[in-house]
Amino acid sequence: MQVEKSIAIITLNRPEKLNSFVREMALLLQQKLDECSANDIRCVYITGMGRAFSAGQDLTEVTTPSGPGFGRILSEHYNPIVTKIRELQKPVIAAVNGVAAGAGANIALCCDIVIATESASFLQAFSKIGLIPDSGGTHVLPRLIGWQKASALMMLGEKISATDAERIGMIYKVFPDESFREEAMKIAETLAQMPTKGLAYTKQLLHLSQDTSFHEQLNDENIFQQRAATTQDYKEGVQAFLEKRPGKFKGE
Ligand code: LHQ
Repeated sequence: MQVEKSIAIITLNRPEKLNSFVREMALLLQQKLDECSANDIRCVYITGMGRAFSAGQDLTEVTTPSGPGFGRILSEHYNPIVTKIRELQKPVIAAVNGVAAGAGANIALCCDIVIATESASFLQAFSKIGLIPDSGGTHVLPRLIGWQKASALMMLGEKISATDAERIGMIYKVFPDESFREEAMKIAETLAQMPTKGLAYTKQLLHLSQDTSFHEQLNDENIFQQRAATTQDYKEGVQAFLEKRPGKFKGE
């Protein structure tokens, strides 16, 4: 993990196996996500080394008798990873630099902002090998693109291009391969200079909204808005507006 301009850059790094997950990589990612709760980190950027984002579970690990086994793979690898991403009190960007398959796709999709290169693709690979989509995919994907498209993509296991993924609302934006890193880092830099607590409350409210009624959500917005109003960044934001200058936010 590198930290640059308050951005923690996490690179999944097993390029020869398309950054597929073995236990060691899954535990290391969790450790790095834990380190991202430090106050000096204000945005997290997850990407892959080489030509893939991640091909999901390394299928040689599940076929090894001494491997961790299915139950532990979910409860000790993927479930904690996606939970940590959702619970981090700062924006997490998935910068999808190539194919994202299986758990690799669903880890990307649970991030707050998902961007991808034009040549990237997404693949709910599970059905092809007789498994069910995990890592939160059955919760997140239908909410992103609707029940029907999620159901078809998950059952057919068809690869979808990043451009199509953007068109149907699965991801935020696609950038040309050549300028991807630059464009992606611009987004990360913008987020890392914004009022971090306000963004964290926004993230929490969006997640809460998945399970609450409109009236409960209005109540939650009231609570979180009052919290946001106690931050230094709110005071700075209003002051900067009144003084007609850009705000200088510290994430406090
Ligand atoms: C791989 C993998 C891989 C090992 C490429 N494993 N080597 C949860 C609970 C418990 C158990 C199971 O899993 C899960 C969650 C899951 O994620 S299940 C879904 C697992 N992932 C997949 O089924 C995807 C498998 N991979 C693919 O379909 C293709 O590799 C994709 C479409 C990702 C990329 O295709 P290509 O661009 O044609 O690359 P490739 O297939 O030639 O792969 C390059 C190398 O990477 C190759 O190794 P080699 O030594 O022959 O060069 C592959 O064997 C290896 N690799 N994915 N998941």
